Amino acid sequence: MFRNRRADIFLPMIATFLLWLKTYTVYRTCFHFKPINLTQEIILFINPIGFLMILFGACLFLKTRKSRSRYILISSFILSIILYANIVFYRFFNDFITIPILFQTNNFRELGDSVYTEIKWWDFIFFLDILVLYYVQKKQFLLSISVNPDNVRHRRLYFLIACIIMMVNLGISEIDRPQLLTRTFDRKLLVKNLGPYSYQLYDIILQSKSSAQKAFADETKLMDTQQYVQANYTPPNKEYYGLAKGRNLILISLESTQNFVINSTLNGKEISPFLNHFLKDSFYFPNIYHQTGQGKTSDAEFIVENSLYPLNRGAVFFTHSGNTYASMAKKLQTAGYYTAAMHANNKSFWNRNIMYKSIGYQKFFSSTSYEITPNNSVGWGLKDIPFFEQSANLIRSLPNPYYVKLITLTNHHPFRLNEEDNLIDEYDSDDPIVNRYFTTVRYEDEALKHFIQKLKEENLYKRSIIVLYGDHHGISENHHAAMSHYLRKEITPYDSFNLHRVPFIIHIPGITDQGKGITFSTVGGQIDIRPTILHLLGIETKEDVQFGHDLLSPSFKQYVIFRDGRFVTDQYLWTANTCYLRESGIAVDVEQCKPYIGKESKIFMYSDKIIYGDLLRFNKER
Ligand code: GP9
Ligand code: MN
Repeated sequence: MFRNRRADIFLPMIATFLLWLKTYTVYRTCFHFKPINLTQEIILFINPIGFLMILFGACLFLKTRKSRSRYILISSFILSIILYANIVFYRFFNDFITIPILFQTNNFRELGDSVYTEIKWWDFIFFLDILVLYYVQKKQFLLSISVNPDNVRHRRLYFLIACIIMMVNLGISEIDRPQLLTRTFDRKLLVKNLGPYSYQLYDIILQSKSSAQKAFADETKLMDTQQYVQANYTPPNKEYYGLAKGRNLILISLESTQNFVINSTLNGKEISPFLNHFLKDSFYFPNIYHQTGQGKTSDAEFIVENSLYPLNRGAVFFTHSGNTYASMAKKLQTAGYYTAAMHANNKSFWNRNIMYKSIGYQKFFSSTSYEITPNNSVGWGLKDIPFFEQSANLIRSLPNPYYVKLITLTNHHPFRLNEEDNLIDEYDSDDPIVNRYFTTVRYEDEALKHFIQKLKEENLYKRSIIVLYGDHHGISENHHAAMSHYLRKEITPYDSFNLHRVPFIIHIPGITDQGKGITFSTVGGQIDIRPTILHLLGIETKEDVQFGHDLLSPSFKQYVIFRDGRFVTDQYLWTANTCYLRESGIAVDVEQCKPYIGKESKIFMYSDKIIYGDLLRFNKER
């Protein structure tokens, strides 16, 4: 009798135990979570329990044994899929899935190669617990067949315990990391504190909240932001303003290109010989940090066009492609430019066909505008050399003056090349991703050399301003062992932060060439690219709602912010709760960084409000 009464709560308890065990193992082995104190260790250990007990406990309200078993098996399977999807996603992105990303089914088809390389043959072990669960309920191992009316008491006790565990979890998380849910935008911290399942639920709630925000937004919210932005306006430098006035703008997004490859060698050979030479004839900014989130290339495009911060979750190209934007493209079109984007990938990839309309490109040359064959493709698509070659022909037909944006692709994870395109030997660490990275960067560099040559041949060079930027890092933190091998030093949080620097190069024929280039040590972010370019073209941005500043302005304030609270100024670099001197990497008293800590949230709040509320639709100036 006693066995029967007690037994009804065994099924959800066993299901909870199995999934908890699996989740915790995944934390330590796949996500490499390393708690730095006992509190964090406890949080990590207990965090999946409350949610799982409640979710599985719902079966106790079902009347028959069959329906309870079915409920438990199905929900355990769904949660296992969520966990496994996050494992694969994490291997590639070093990040967790958010709901908006899940809706990007178009992308998943094309993410193929990258995702495929991250799926391992032994991954079936992530589902073995479901077999155990199936066996347990099938054999009625430890379980009862009857539903005892008295079990209401046990059910109450069961939920009481689940709620207590959840409250304790949230309580200590809040003590360890105050304002976790209201202020922290870092997904890793959320998963570490709430567990992957509650995190996913939290993400759904946020998603619905942002839909509501748009519905309730009005003009006054835009005025607030306008005031803030205009109070922080940085006037252009007279010396540089209009330096490239009326010229054609050729903007190039360099896939996964980090700044550390510039002026560096591998086995005595330069990794980017062309760029090394080119930047002597350009304005070159080696201290520009990428500020992209889950939208990666598309986030970089978003920042450069709008000088707004991309979102902390999802790709804004997907989540807010219907918004009104005051993009650089629109601004240039108003100034008489023809605007176009060139990318030899499927037009719907990253929702570009939709988002590009909102950004305002008059023409999008996607895969259908290119001749793509198995011979001229590798990895994600058309190789950079034929891409540039064909693009130059397309550029020739554009009306002057034009703004054209080109997106390279070959230097994309997992960094594959055809044998004949290997211009330097691979690196020889244990990490094939890092080993290949150098070779694809070298290939991209060669492609750029050909492109500039072609522009010269086609007489497209002299009347242009050519701007290059790295879109984001290609080598994530997961590959730091090999990076540390290459750099011959241990990678500290300071180094890791600095590896997020991407090259930013402005080449103005007749002005910066013949050795008249300048290297600016200014510390900035991708957010600053829009105002810098527009001012060089002699286009005012005083009335614009933008969050970046002209890097060439004498009053430019060097302060770059990130979603997880990190920041860098000309003097300091704040990461992993440590204040470093930016140039030397020496850790100093936290007090020195204090004046800046937490200041970023207000800026992100203003920028996010623009996106969530679609506030630029109220802008009469646009
Ligand atoms: C492909 C390009 C690459 O179209 O956007 O995307 P990424 O994975 O770097 O965001
Ligand atoms: Mn990219």
